[in-house]
Order: sequence, then structure tokens, then C-alpha cells
Amino acid sequence: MRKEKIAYVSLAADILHSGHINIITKAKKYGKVVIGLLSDQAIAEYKDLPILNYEERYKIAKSIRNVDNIVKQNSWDYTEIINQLKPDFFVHGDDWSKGIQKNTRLKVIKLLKKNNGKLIEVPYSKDISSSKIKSKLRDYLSPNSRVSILKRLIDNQKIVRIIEAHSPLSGIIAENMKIMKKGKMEQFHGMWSSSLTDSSVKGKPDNQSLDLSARFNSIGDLFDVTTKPLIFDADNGGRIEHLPFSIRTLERLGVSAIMMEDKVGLKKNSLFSDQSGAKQDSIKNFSQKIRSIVKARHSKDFLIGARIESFILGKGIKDALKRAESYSKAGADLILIHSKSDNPKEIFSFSKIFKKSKNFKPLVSVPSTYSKTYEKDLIKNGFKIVIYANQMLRASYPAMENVAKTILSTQRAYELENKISTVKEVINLIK
Ligand code: SPV
Ligand code: MG
Repeated sequence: MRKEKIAYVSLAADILHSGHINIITKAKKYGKVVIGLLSDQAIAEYKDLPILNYEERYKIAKSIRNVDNIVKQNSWDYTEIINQLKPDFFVHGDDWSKGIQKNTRLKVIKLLKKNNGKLIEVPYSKDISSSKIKSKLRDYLSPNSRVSILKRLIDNQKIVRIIEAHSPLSGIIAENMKIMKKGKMEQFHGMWSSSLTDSSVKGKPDNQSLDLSARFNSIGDLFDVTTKPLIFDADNGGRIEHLPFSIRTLERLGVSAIMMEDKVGLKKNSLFSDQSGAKQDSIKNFSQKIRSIVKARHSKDFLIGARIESFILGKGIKDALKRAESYSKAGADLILIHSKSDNPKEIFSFSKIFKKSKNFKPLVSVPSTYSKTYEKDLIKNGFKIVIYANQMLRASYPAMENVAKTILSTQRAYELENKISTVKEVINLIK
């Protein structure tokens, strides 16, 4: 028999408000207050990453009056922690009986019952919530805090899901699209600034006719209306003499990573079937470029991605692996192994070997041509980041084409009404 009753409270302690204190004060009336402090991974299952990491939140939770003990809660699913701790009381705000946590609540009641535990619900403080405070704070996101999010996501997600944003409007979709699937919140974790789609919206080919400064300019607009991290597709990074200045601009803007491909000469998009004239850089030269970024970057949270084009240019896996080793040693934080095959065999054979290397770095995949591949298979094969590099643009083009065509053929716009957003929806989208 336990001498003292245990009152369990699950907490993130990222943003604390009076509602949390009410719950803890109430819990104290029932016994020894044990806080189940949610791990970063557990929070990421349901919400955005916490602003503060686990260690920082631990310090905060520990210094709250009435808190007796803290245990780590590794999942939003309470099964493990309740079975382990067998709390006499489980104290929670009463706001979870509806919405996404409804079933979790019922499960908790069942789990508690097994050991005669009881759920105590505290009236929820209506006008205050961590999520509301957080969304207010997002307006004040500094470039520095945005930069470091990608690195934290890599540490805390099974796979970091990135989608191309070629305009602030597509960025708003990347920012807000969320669905619940099997009890977890699914969302995009960040954005890809694609040379292909940035050029396409300007009606130009993906051959660097849009120079880097034009590309940088649109990031400011995108960042005005979003908070998620961004990976910048820098083509081959340009001249090594200019790289330090580009890095300075990217970091100042709040970009989280540069992705640089090992090609030289007039650039051609890697998915074009004709790669004649496209040449791969020497390992020595490209590694030198990586080293110059390592030297130029202000913070190690700004990640350096090296993109290997060996498969695109018909070179074999040996060449790709040799490059991965060298680029990693030169200081690359991420390795993108690119492919235009219709299946992931070549990139998986690459990852199988590279996974065992002492120079292994998180792998990035761009499944444009091998789009049948599920994320779970990328995870199984050692990939940490998936970039959906162009689908948003590819969706918008035929939609606009259809509008133009329909108006021409019907000589009015009425036939489009149920296929397009209402003006009200557009107004509500942009607030
Ligand atoms: C881009 O999106 O511009 C890329 C990826 O670089 S790819 O189009 O596959 O080359
Ligand atoms: Mg590109």
C-alpha cells in the first residue's frame, strides 16, 4: 500500500497560465502532485513543437509550487504512464470531453479504473489557452527562432515533411493544413523554396534566369505570413566567392537550411530527361564550397544540405557514396540523394550502405518521379526529410487553365462557381 495518494497532471509547461495553476492547486488537495511532463516528441504528435525544449520546460515545471515530482511522458497516449504509475487521481481540465481528445479521455477513465483511480476534472479557464497565446506570439517570431526549428524537428520527428511554397498564398496552405489521422495530427513541418516553381511562377525556365537575389526577395513576403521553417534550393550555390554573402542573407531572413547541388555550368532542372551539357562538379571543388559555408554561417542551427546528382547524371552508386562521404566530412549536415527514377530502388540501395557509415548524415528525399513511395518506406530506409517539391504549383496551373478555358467556352463565369473558392472564403483566408 502506498502511503500517500498520487494526483497525476499531464503538462507541457511551454506556456503556463492561470488555468494550469488551477489544475495543480486542485490536484494538491488530492495528494502528492506528480507532473507528467510531455516530451518534445509527444507534443509533436499533436501540436507544433514546443517553443522551449524538454530540459528548459523541466526546470520551469520543477519550480512550480505544489509540484512534488516530475516524470517524463513520452506519448499523448496515457496507457504506459498510467499503468506504470497507477495514480489514484488524474487531474485534467474539463475541456477534453469534446473534440480530438474525446476518445483519449474515455480511454484514460478505463485505464484508471483498473487500479481504482479516478478522473478529476477542473473547469477550464475559457478565455485563456496556451494555443491562443502561442498564436499571438507567432506574430513576433524572430528570424533566429525560425532558423533553429528545422534542426529540432529533425531530432524529434520520424520524418520531417516539407512542401513547396512558391508564393505567400501557397505558404499559408503549408502553414495551416492539418488533418487528424489515426489519432495523430498530420501537418507539413516546413516549406521548400524551389528553383523550379519560383521560376515557373515568374514564367521563366529553371536555369538560373531568376537570380539568387530575386529568389531571396520573395522569401521576405513568404515569411511575413508564415512561421514554419524553410529549406532554400540554391541550385549550385553560385560562385564560391559569393557564397558567404548569400549565407548571410539567408540567415538574416530566417531560412533554416541551404540545399546546394553538385552541378556546374548552365543549370538544367534535374528532372529534364535531356541532361546533355549538365556536368557534375568535382568532389574537391564542391567540398570546398561546403567548407566555405561552414565558415560563413553564423549559427550551426543553419543547416547545410549537399545534394548529390550522381543518379541524375547516370553515374552509379559508387560515385554517389564517395561524394556523400566527402561532403559529409566537409561539413554537410544533410545529404539529398536525388533521383528521377520512377521507383526508389536506387536511393534505397544508396541509403542501405550510407546508413552504416561513420559519416552518416540525415538523408533527404524528393519523391517527384517516384511518387508512389509512402513516407513509411522512406523512414524505414533511413530518410529523415521528405520534400514534396513542386505539387502545389502543378495543382494550381491546370486549375487556372480550366478557369480560362471554361470562361472562353461558356462566355460567362457561372459554370465555375462550384469549382472555385467563394470571394468570402478568399477574404476569410487572408486575415
Ligand atoms: C526544385 O524543386 O527546383 C528542385 C528539385 O531542385 S528538382 O526539380 O527535382 O530538381
Ligand atoms: Mg531546383
